[in-house]
Amino acid sequence: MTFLRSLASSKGDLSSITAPPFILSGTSLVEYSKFWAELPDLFVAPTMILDKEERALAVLRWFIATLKGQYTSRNEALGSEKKPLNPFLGELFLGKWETELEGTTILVSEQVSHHPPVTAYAIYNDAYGIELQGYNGQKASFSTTMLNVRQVGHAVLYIKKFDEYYYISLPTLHIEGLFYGAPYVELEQKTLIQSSSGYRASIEYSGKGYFSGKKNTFKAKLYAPDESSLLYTISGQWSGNSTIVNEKKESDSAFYDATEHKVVPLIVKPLVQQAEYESRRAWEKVATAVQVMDYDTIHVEKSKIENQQRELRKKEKEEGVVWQRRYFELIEDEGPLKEVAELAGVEPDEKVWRFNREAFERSPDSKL
Ligand code: HCR
Repeated sequence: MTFLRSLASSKGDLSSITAPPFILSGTSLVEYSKFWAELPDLFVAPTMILDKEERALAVLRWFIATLKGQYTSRNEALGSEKKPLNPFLGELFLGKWETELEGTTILVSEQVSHHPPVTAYAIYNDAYGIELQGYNGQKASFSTTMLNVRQVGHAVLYIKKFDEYYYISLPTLHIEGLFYGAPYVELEQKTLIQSSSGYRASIEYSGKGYFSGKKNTFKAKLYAPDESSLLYTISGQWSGNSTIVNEKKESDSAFYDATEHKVVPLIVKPLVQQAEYESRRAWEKVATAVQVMDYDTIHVEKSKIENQQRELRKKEKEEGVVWQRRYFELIEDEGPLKEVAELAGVEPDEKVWRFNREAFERSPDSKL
C-alpha cells in the first residue's frame, strides 16, 4: 500500500517513487540505451539494401526487434519489471558489441539531466556507416490500477551511404500487475518512423484483447512517400511472431520471430578500468547490496551518491557555473533532422541533445 501511495503521489516524476525492495534493480536507467542495438545484424542490415522501400522495411524490422529487449528483458531475466536506479548527472554507460560479421558497434550513453531525468545516447558502427542518436525522458501518471508512462524525446537513425535519416518517435507505455507485486510493461498508442526518403511507418500497439487475445501485439503499416499508398501491413506480437502482408500482391509471409533471435551481449570494461562516473563502477556497492537484498546498505550507499550530487549542485550554484555535459550538447536543430520531423508532421523539439563525437574521441573514455 505504501508503494501504491508513493506511485499515486509521484506527480509525473518516476525517480521519486519509493519501490518495495523486491522491485528494486541494481541497474541504472542510463544502461537502457543498450537495448537499441543488442541485435547488431539487424541494426546494420538497412545499410546493405539499395532499394528505398526494402530499406525502410529493414529499418522497421530492426525497430520491432528492439522492443523485446527494451520492454520485457527484466521480466524474462528477473521475473518482473524492476525499478532502475536513478542516474546522476554526468553518469556514463559505455560499451561495444564485437561480432564477426558486423565488426564493432559502439554505445555512449550519458545522463544529461537529473531533474527532469533525461538520458542521451549515440550508437554507431563505422564499418557499415550507421548511427543512432537519441534522448529519452519519462512523464508518469497513476490511474487506479496502472502506472502510465509517456516517453519524451526521440531517436534518429542515419545511414551514411544513402545520406538518409529516420526520425523515430517513442511509444507510450503502462505498467500493469502492480497490485500483485509483479509489474510488467505493455505498450500503447503509436510509434512513427519517418524516413527522409519519404517512406513512413506507423506502428500501433495494444495489449491483450484489442487486436487479438495476446499480449504485446502490434499492427504496423508502411506507406510509400505518397501517403495514400499502403505498401505493407505487419501484425503480430513484438515479443513473439509477426507476419507481413504485401498489400499490392495480397500475399503474406513471416516478418520476424523475436523468440528465435539471440541478443549479443554488450562488452563493458572491467570495473577497475572504469572511471568513477561510469555507471557500473559508481553503483557497484548498491548493485551488490540489491543482489543480496541488504536493504540497509542499499539505503546507505544510495544516500552517499545522492548527497555527493547535492553537494556538487550546491557548489556549482555558489560558483555560478553549470555542469558541463561530457559528450552531448543541447542545440537548436536546424538541420535535416528538423526537416524529417516536419515530414512526419510532428512538432520538432526547439532544442535537441546531440552527440559530440569529437569530444568523445579526444577523451580516454573512448578506449573501450
Ligand atoms: C518506466 C521504466 C523506466 C523507463 C524505461 C524506458 C522507457 C527507458 C528508455 C528505454 O529505451 C525504454 C524503457 C524501457 C522500460 O521498460 C522503462 C521502464 C519500465 C519500468 C520503469 C519504471 C521507472 C519503474 C517503476 C517502478 C515499478 C512499478 C516497477
